[in-house]
Amino acid sequence: MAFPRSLATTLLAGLLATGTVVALATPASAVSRFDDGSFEYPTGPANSFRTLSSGQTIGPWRVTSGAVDHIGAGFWQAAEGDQSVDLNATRPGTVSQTFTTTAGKKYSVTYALAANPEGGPAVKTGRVLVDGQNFQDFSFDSTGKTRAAMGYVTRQMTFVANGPTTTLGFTSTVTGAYGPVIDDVRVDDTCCSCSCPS
Ligand SMILES: [Ca+2]
Repeated sequence: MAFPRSLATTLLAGLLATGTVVALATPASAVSRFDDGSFEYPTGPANSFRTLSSGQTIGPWRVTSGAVDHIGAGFWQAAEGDQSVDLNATRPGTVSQTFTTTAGKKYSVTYALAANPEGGPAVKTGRVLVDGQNFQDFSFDSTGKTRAAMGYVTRQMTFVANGPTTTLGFTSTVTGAYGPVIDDVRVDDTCCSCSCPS
């Protein structure tokens, strides 16, 4: 069907106006798209780290249980950029980020995994959480690894969003001060708009 030019223009103007109203109605505090999966913000202390406890934030991430260490540039090798996160401070912790999603859509999550090589146990374990549910167990053996050669591996999983926001979390399941190390988290919302292997 071809609309008269004037009607099409009116409809377009109406749609644009509606979009403008929606945009203005969005509160400034609304959650945004997934961001900084590389833990590069804020810049932490070089050749050192900051310990963050439950309730504290690392850029768009929040520590949601226990405590973690935000590793600054030069302390050990990062998988991407300069900084990373040890999911154990002196005890296991969890970092989470809540971001906008489309309900029913499938998302791919990839992340770089290693572990603090400075102490045992050798095998550090943890889980990826989606809205608090366990979606993937992970483990990393730091035997033979060093701060200069962390031995990062890439892990991948998918989830289907339940609603307009999703909370992605990484949690340690090992006790002590030497935990799994996470960096370069990526959330891809374009991979699976049609059929996609689970
Ligand atoms: Ca990084």
